[in-house]
Amino acid sequence: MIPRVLTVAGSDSGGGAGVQADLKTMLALGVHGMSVLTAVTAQNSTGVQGAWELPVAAVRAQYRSVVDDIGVQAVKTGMLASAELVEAVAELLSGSDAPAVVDPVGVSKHGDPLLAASALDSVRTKLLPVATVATPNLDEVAQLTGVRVRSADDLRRAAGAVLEFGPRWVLIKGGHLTGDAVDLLTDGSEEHRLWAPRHDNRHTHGTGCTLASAIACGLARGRTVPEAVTAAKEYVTGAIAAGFALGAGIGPVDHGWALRRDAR
Ligand code: PXL
Repeated sequence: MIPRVLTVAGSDSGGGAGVQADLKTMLALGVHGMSVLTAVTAQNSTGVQGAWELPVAAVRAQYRSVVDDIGVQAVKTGMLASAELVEAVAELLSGSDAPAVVDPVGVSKHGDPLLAASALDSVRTKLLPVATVATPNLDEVAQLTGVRVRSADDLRRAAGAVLEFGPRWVLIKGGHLTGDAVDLLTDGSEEHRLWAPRHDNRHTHGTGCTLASAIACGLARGRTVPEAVTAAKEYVTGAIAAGFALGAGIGPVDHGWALRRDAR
């Protein structure tokens, strides 16, 4: 049976990030994608023009509908907006055996807030403990732990600080450092450094959502965390290389790049 993967995240009306990025990634990677919408954003290549979160009851109901009938082999979480939603989602995940990839989304590419400051503590104490893999970028690491990463040498300290909140693995995304894109994946005993060349392309909207979803796709297929993360990094690097201009601002990564490669 086809692996089934669920995203619990916000809608990006521009189609580059959020639930739209997640579902496109899942299609490209050959799994059945499903969604629990947590919030709706009015958004385009220039920024976020508005955001509205859904009631907790609507999030719970979507999750139960999907999980109790169709079943899931992996879950990815993205924008959760508020402390109430973070706590409700953490509780739902704690009742499931499916691996969970938690992308602790704080702000959009343009710096617009996607998580209330009052929700940070719920992310630390409720959501991270139920994560199989957490995938913070450097701004999210600083927000959650206070550790400021200035060079690749600081990644290990950042990872240790996130692991203290209880995820099984953490992937610290060093993409915002200068030079090549180096990430650190660790569970506190094994350490993997993932390297990719930096592509000279400003059209990177949706990178984080796409990576986290691709990891969930690998886990749903029964891959180990290091295998799933390595394959996901390769997919997102190709998507960044093929990112394209849309609108007046930052365009999306190209979720379909691997489909076209495979169709040749
Ligand atoms: O990449 C973080 C993110 C998550 N979820 C939604 C977003 C964004 C970034 O723009 O719009 C809905």
